[in-house]
Amino acid sequence: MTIAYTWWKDATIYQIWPASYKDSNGDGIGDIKGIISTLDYLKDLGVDIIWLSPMYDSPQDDMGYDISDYESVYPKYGTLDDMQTLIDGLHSRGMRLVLDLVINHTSSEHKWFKESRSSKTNPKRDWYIWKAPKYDADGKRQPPNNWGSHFSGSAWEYDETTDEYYLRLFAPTQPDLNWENPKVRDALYDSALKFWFERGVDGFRIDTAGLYSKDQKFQDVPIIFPDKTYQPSDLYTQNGPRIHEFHKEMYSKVTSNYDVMTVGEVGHCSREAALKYVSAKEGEMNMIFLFNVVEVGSVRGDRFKYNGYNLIDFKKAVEDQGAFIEGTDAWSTVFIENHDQPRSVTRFGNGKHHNTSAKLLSLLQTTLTGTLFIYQGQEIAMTNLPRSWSIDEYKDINTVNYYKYFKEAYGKDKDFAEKEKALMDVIDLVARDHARSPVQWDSSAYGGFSTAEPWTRVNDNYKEINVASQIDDPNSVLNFWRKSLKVRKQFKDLLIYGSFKVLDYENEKVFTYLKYQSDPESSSPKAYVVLNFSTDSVKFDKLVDGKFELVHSNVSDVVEDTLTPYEERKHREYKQVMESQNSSYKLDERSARFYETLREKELREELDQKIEETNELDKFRRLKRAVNTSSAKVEKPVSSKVSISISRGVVNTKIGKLPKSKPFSTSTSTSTSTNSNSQNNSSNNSPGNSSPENKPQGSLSELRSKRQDTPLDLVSGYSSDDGEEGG
Ligand code: TEU
Ligand code: CA
Repeated sequence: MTIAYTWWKDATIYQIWPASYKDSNGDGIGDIKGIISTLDYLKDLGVDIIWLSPMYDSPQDDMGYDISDYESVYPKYGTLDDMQTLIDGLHSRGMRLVLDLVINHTSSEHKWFKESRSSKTNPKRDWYIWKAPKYDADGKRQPPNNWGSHFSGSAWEYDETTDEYYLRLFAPTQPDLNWENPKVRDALYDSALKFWFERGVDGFRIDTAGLYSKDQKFQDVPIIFPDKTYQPSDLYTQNGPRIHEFHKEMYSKVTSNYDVMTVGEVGHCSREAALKYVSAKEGEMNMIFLFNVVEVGSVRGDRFKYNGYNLIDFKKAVEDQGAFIEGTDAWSTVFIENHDQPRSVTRFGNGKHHNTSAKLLSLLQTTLTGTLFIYQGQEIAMTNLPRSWSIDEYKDINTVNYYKYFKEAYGKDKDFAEKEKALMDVIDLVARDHARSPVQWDSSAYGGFSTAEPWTRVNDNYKEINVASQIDDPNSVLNFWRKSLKVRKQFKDLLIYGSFKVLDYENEKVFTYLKYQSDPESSSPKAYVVLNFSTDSVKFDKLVDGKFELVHSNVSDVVEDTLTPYEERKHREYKQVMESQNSSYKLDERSARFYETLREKELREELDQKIEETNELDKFRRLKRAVNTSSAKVEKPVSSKVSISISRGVVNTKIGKLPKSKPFSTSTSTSTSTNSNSQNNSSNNSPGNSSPENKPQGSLSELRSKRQDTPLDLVSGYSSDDGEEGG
């Protein structure tokens, strides 16, 4: 197989949040000159591209995602000239710059909106989305529908000037643009895109790339959260009816004319929906961000409704996030942090094993397929803010509003203190603020970020965790990242471009996978990655035959040519080895079975979605026929339940006999999940200040039985071909 290398596929992209990165002039706010002063540091780390979060002029209600002028720079960050210096400074180092493209909405301070709100007859009135109020039985004015804002409350804002509401899916000062109007689209192309391409910018990270096309009926959405007045609007706002038409237009009219990259923030998608955005032949975007991994454990639509997760959920999320590129012409992204997420070492690592678990996550990230994105401070394992900080230290509108609405709803309850503590535990784990504290450059005051008190408080642990203390230490997390990024490039056919297969799906402590080119059973080179996510020493169960060469590990004394069982290595809880050489591999039986049921489940989900979306029987029949065609390949496993074979056809050949019943070992005791949940077992005296959650998150046996049952149910659904809804 020949791989078509592409600069943006190969790239390691480093995200900079300008307010908190580096302050050059002592006003407590990061700036562009500060960024410029660190370009050699970034180059040396192995960064190819910088993604700069919004640096445009803005009132900063949502940290710059509320843009008042696409063509100028927020004065506290610098000037257009500074931006040019940054672009040139990057290009002269062989690096590139990607900006944030925020075109679902503008700030209410943008001149377009000021005109639009001025009167109902203003020519720009329909550049935004205006609707008349509704009145309830008591004659009280109400928003046009029940859509909720992503930042709590209604998604509609009343404007007295014309006695109408405008739509704003985020903050009150972030009115949504009306993409139905071609004049709006053309104005955006000129002002937000071409303006910067002409200055040498190399692409965009596209904010809320699935939200532009709203269902024009503006109906109420179904109630998902009965405890709330306003509901997630995704059904009528996300991946809407004209979204692909819009992306295709933007691509053909603008981005395809430049040698640039695009990565769209989409969030959640079925495989089919993802491909519409990123299949190369569709001509829309190069890649998208999906949230499977970063939102594992949270209820979709409300990150603060957090239920926890276990390693099996995590593996599934990692796989799903990249799986749509298997056998397609699409491309994916790898990331575990950004400005909307907490710090990964706190969320997925373990405070007691701060360095080792940060290295483990580095190894995970640098061995997954797709373009790799890392976030400022991730390379030194910056952590979440301390649990002891009160809500007053949190500045993000998402957190602040959530807390405000929560207090309004429950503030008078007798047990409010308890409820509040529970909420603060979750805020401490998943709020966006954790990513936004100043970068810790050294152990001097304010972590060397600024000489003045920063706009937001520096994490208490800056003396222990900072760049200066790590840069010359060969065992530091920072230098581990540098090496990992080098290894990623060295073995890029496998690590960046290769296929991915989990080998130990049901293992609750260890995450083992194979990276390979084309057929995993062929003799082409492979990489074998083993990550112990638990705090226990575990027996190393070699799931791959053949001889491997150890390439990289976070354990200094791993014996080079053998993988000794982990049980013999006490006190070395986090171990990973990554190997590459010719070999054959085996899936353990559970993984094999899991892969089968996974594909069944995917087909089932596609089917369900279609039924929901269209309610048209003929479409349903067509899909069913397609499913039944693949059932032609169906084999009868020993359990005698029908399973659909995997399209790549690699699994069934090697698994041997499946167990008669219960494909996964079952345990009736819920306590088995306690230890597996190492992420939630940390103590507070660690620099990581990890998750306060200590409870096992959902019974594992419950989880198992769910996973066993689903495919069996759906098999009966598929088996008849009479056009009846199969459930
Ligand atoms: O985020 C879009 C988005 O839907 C979220 O990830 C959002 O932060 C989350 O749902 C809140 O719980 C993008 C930007 O990444 C984010 O920083 C902006 O606030 C948002 O768009 C509005 O522009
Ligand atoms: Ca500054």
